[in-house]
Amino acid sequence: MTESPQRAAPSAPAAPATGATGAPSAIGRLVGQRVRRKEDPRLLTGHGRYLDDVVLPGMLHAHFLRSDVARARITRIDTTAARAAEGVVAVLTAADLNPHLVGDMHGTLSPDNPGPLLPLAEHDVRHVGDPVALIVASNRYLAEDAAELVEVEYETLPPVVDMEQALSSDDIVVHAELSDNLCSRMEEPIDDELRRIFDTAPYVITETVLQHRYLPVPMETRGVIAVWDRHTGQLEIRISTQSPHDVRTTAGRITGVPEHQIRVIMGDVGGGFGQKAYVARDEQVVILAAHKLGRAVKWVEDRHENLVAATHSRTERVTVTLAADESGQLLGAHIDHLDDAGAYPVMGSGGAGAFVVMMFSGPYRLPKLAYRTTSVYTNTCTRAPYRGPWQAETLAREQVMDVLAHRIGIDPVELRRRNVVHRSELPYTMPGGMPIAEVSPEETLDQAMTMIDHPGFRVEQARALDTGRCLGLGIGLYIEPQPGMGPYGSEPAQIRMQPDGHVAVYLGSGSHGQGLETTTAQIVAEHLGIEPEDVSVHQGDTDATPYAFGTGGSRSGPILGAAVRQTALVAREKILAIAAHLLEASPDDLDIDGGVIAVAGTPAISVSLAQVAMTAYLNPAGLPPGMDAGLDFSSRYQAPPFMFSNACHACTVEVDPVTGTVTILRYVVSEDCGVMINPNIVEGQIDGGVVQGIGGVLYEHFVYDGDGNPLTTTFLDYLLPTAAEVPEIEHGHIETPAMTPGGYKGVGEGGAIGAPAAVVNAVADALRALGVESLSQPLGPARIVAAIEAAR
Ligand code: MCN
Repeated sequence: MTESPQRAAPSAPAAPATGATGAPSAIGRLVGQRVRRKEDPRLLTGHGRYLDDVVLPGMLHAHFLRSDVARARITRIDTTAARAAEGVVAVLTAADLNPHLVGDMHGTLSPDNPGPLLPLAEHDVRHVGDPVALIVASNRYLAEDAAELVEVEYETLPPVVDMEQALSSDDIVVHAELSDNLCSRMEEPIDDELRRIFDTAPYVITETVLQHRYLPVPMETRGVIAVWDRHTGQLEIRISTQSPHDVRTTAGRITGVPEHQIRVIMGDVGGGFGQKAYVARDEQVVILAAHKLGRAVKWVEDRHENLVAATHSRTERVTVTLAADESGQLLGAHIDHLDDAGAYPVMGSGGAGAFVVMMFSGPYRLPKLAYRTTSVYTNTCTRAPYRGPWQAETLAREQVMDVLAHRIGIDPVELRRRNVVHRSELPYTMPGGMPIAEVSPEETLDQAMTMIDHPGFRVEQARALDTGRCLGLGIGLYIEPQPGMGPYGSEPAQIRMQPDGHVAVYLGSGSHGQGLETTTAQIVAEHLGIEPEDVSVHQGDTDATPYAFGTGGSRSGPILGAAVRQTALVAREKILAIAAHLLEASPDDLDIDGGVIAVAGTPAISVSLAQVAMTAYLNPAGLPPGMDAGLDFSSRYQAPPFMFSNACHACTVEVDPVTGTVTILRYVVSEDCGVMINPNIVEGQIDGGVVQGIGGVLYEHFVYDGDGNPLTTTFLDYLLPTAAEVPEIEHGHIETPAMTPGGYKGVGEGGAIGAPAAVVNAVADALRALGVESLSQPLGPARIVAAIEAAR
């Protein structure tokens, strides 16, 4: 990763930087600086504590027996032999476990399910991987061996695997209790005005953009240990999650144990990417099993299970009709969106079209939009969130923008410049009615084009073509909303200064890889005049931390960061008031630095933080009159309904027309996430997302055959990009602070949002000279060679 020369260097504390709006940014001694991640020494030296590292006394091990057919009726299950096998403690089928369920298994954010979700498949299996039985044994090997002894007879039925087929199929219905496969639908039909636009506009194009199925693939697979102590009435759950408090709520709902008797602990988490943002069905099964058995039960998913049966994402088709005037100004659009919800969509993902519609116009002026979105059930794995739900609309819009530019005969960059919303037009109301503000799409486009040397590249591209080399440039320009509504709307932080002047912070959310330990410590240390090492950050233990819904939607920077900052400022105020009292000075004349509070300009008149803390806890008589003892602070920040970050991704590629191999030459990201708490973390987040986006376009593809059998069940078939395939990612930054405490905006998902569009457009640009008109993902070598041959 390199830092572009365009990046404004973090400013010195004496001269605060200004954001692109001119508003003062919060860059300071620590916030905005490239502070090293506090968690890395532990993680990089192999001393992280992940779920599988936890071993409890007497712990049993669970293994799922899963359906190996896509659609069938279960006609018989015989567990006799398995129950008698060595080391087996229980073999639980639907008949054993499902009656133990006392509440709804659907997650807090799951409005889109077809009726009760059951722990284990009862009569029907609906995809390969559907859990049929749970074998609990003294160790994992014995549980797996015993699973082979469970006899299951299926009456197999024809599955519906393809989403287009699911839409039209009346006879094959995934959920028999429903009359069809429709999961959700939203429609805003074309009105007279838009009809007139489509009838009269000089340019009207219709393009279909396909997005194939690919997956989050966290390095640490899912896993849970649940322990039910019927004597104390305590349920303890350790889990690899993004949302420990939501795990507690769900566990309470399904077991009937009141939440105050449930403790959820998350340790280090090796990535989630959305897959751990809710409590999955199999995790709930393990919790129920432990509750039923009264024993500690551990389940750690293996890689095959993770690929086949965890969650899948992104199987979508977007058909866009776009109208523009002679100069390329957009006039109106219609979107027809179809997505595959799988058999049991979770967390609202059976309505992915809503996201596409909401943000379709993204960074461009678009006066009119009509749409139809449809989500269908299929006999495939659960559809669930994956980093960057805004990826699909970005991909569709940016691909169609390129096609329109070529139809008009102008450079795609020029078309974007003509349509991008200028800062002077903000707040700009999108066609769906949502106003966007505090964004800088034009600036990021300009910065990215400067960094990648757009004019120079066009010259090089033309020269290369003369020698038979195909180079291309692609852009992904987007705006990403961070929702601050519903359960995602508020975030708490608790700060306790200990009597020795060190600080402990308690967060309800938890980091699953994105570095909150460091950024939280930076914010607190900045405002309390100490160093990040003086701050410990506690997260993921529901007994110790305040309730928070969890990490998702790139909300921790903006919302948790704001909560931490506002709490730290309250703490600072009290600390200064005590110090002022002790020093007989005015709080306004004091500053804190290096753990010492001193009168500005007179360092000899000072008191240490430890002295202040000791006074606060142990000598209340030394406090200002009327002040409460103690230095513990708690507050909850309520976010505005939406905050917006934005970015422009640009990449250049070379495509070998003989082998179909794509080489990424340069990859540039100009991003605006408001005030950066830690530019290293921001860039690391972007890089991780970009790699996932590159993987999704060029390598990763989860494939089913026509009978619903998964074909890509190991990393030999499901290809992930490695360091060898990924170029250096160059960063530029624009800072437009959000109107929130600190001005931070989200960045965790952006890399995965912009990258697919940039890479697809770059490959398409490289192949246009060969007459390739349309390209659809995944862009493996065979697909590219076929497209070139078809064009010839
Ligand atoms: N940050 C910052 N300055 C800002 C904004 C954010 O320094 N202006 C920092 C934050 O403090 C945090 C990180 O950047 O350390 C990401 O912040 P944010 O964008 O707020 O995202 P969240 O912390 O809410 O993380 C969730 C987001 C999502 S939704 C997914 S999915 C995701 C991700 O970020 N999954 C990840 N990043 C991941 N990173 C890793 N390593 N593993 C995952 O599973």
